[in-house]
Amino acid sequence: MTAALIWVLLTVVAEFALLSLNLFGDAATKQGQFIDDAFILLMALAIPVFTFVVTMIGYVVIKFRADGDELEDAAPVRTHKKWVGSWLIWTTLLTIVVIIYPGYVGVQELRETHEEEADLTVNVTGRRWQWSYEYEGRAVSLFAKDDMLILPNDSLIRFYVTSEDQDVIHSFWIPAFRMKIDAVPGLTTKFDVNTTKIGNFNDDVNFRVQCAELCGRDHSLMFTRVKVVEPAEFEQWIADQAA
Ligand SMILES: [Cu+2]
Repeated sequence: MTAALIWVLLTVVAEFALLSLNLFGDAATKQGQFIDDAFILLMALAIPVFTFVVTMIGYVVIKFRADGDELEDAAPVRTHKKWVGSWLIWTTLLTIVVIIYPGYVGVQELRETHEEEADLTVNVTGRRWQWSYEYEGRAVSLFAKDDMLILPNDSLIRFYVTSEDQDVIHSFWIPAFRMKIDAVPGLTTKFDVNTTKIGNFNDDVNFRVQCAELCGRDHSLMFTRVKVVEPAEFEQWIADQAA
């Protein structure tokens, strides 16, 4: 009975903390919102299971601790078939549910833009230890570490990502977008995002490209500041670059 109360209490506190703390800040893309929703749901489902295990461990450690110097055998352990059976059924059902949603459904959500024409296509190349970017059809390339990757808000942006030949594997990650994909020599990977939020690195460090695959000495420095601006401002910036 005490254990059950502790379990309920821990569950309520942890669920409340999960829903009230904004752990990672708001996602800056539609796809990022899908991912955050999935993460919150999985955490919410996992919390009661986790608190149950922790409570039971704590409870039996205290309740059945060694008492004095007696060294006699403990009571025999018997299987409680109903408990074991219901635990198996509930956890199996939970697993099937999360495979379908957010698992399968979430993957479909992330793929739903793949047939659409992108508003902006950016070709990304990784090399030790720098990223370079080419805006397709816009005659703008960014290379230096001090450059900022400027992107339009309210747009479908498609990133094609690769790594230079003879280089190593990197990983192209923008935390605010919640998207990350490997940059592999000789292979082009891609992901789509619909930007939904103005922002820049100076206000929110999640607006940055960060290499997420340990690639050598300057791996940690392999990042680019990101700035998401209104589409008109973006077009103006492009025009300024060409001038
Ligand atoms: Cu790297």
